[in-house]
Amino acid sequence: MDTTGIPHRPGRLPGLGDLIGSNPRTPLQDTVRLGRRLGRRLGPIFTRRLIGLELVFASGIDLVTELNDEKRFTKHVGLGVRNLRAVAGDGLFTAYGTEPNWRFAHDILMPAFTGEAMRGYHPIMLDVARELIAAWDAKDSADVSADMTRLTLETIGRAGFGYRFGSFERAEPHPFVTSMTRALRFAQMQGIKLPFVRRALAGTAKQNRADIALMNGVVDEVIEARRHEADPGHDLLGLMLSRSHPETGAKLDPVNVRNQAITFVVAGHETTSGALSFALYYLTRHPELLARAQSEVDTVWGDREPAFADVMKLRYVRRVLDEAMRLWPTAPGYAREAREDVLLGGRHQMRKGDWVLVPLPLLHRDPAAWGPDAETFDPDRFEPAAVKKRPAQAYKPFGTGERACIGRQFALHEAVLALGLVLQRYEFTPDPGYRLKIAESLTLKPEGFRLALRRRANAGSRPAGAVRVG
Ligand code: MNH
Repeated sequence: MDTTGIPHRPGRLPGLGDLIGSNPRTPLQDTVRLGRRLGRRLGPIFTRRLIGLELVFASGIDLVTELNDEKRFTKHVGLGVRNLRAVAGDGLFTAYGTEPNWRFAHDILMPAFTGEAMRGYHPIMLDVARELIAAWDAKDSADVSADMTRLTLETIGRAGFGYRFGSFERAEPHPFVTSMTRALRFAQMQGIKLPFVRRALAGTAKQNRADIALMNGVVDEVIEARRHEADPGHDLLGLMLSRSHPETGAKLDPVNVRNQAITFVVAGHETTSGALSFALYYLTRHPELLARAQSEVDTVWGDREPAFADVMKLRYVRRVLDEAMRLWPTAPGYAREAREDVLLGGRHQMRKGDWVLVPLPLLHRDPAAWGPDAETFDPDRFEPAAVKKRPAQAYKPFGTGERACIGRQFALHEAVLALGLVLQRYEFTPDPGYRLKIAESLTLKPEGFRLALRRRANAGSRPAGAVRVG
């Protein structure tokens, strides 16, 4: 788009752009730092030029409110998301808006994400959470991000596909996970223009082909096994294999089913895992909030295991997650593309197809929406009265419009359940020397964040016999 008049970082170098001060491992955090440091001067929209590519970031509430208007803008599949098509093809997340398979698959899969469907996932989610607890009972400290990733991977595998990765039984990740992690890094690093840097960080194309082949192989085996079962079932895989288009009677084609399966495993676990880890990070930095969350669990659940309807009764625990995803939204942004020629903010000319990035950590800290103390962790911001006072578009961790996250309820049920269970059972001692370090892949998560664990003396101490490894 025409970027004249849009501010950028001072000291832009000819030929190099804003490369100085940017690290290919932390593109989002660099943007957030820049946005925060120069916030006042740069205002709600700025650009970064990284070797030939000029990216426009809009982070102010007014501009984002415009960009979220579905009549004028839509999801842009570009940059990182487009590179992912090598892994996830025309799956829901990476599908172009113009691809008929997007709406088709969306309509087929919607019934898997209703409140009723969540009731069906609850016992599976609980089973996996019990495995986390059994693992934590056996240790006195945990690498939080690693264990939360075990939990969420196992949950999407079993609830979505009846597939067990065996995450809690393995010391090393499942081969699917190793390949997935490498393939995602490869895709992400394709954006790097300097060939030697790209090769160093991304690995080889040959390895990438092997990784994608391994992922496809695992998924195809699971699909094939299900095809031979008498009852396809009502999980994601069952719906994809059995449901047909209400008008045409067509079914999802096999390649699309495979793409969706990979999409759900990728989209469905690291985001939720990061949200849980950031929530535990902030809770253990704020003992008074931790006490409040634990007292809610004790009052509402006592020392019982929660039934489906008990989970969303943890209003405060839910707000803790909301607030953690405000400061560090684990899917940290999205891109919006103009449907027609438009004037953004009354002055920035965008032609049809031009696009802008929305860095969510900056939107979520915009003082115009969140006040002057936007940097402090305060779950009370999500009390209903406070939410009502804020602009509707101020909080977008699950994206916006018809391409927003389909798995939101799934993620929230899973996360509140798991967080409630560990709060019920453990006292946590943070390492006072730990400074939050955030690892970026497609998503954000705390790196090297460990907690010492001790069983709580009174509340939440169900007998160990009630915990079994599924
Ligand atoms: Mn999820 C899209 C965030 C959990 C499956 N998800 C999105 C988008 C955001 C997002 C943001 C929109 C991206 C864009 O506009 O380009 N998702 C999250 C977060 C969590 C999350 C923060 C957890 C916390 N997502 C999940 C889970 C699943 C899932 C769990 C599956 C069970 N998400 C998706 C899919 C899409 C998506 C599929 C693509 C939807 C579409 O375009 O139709």
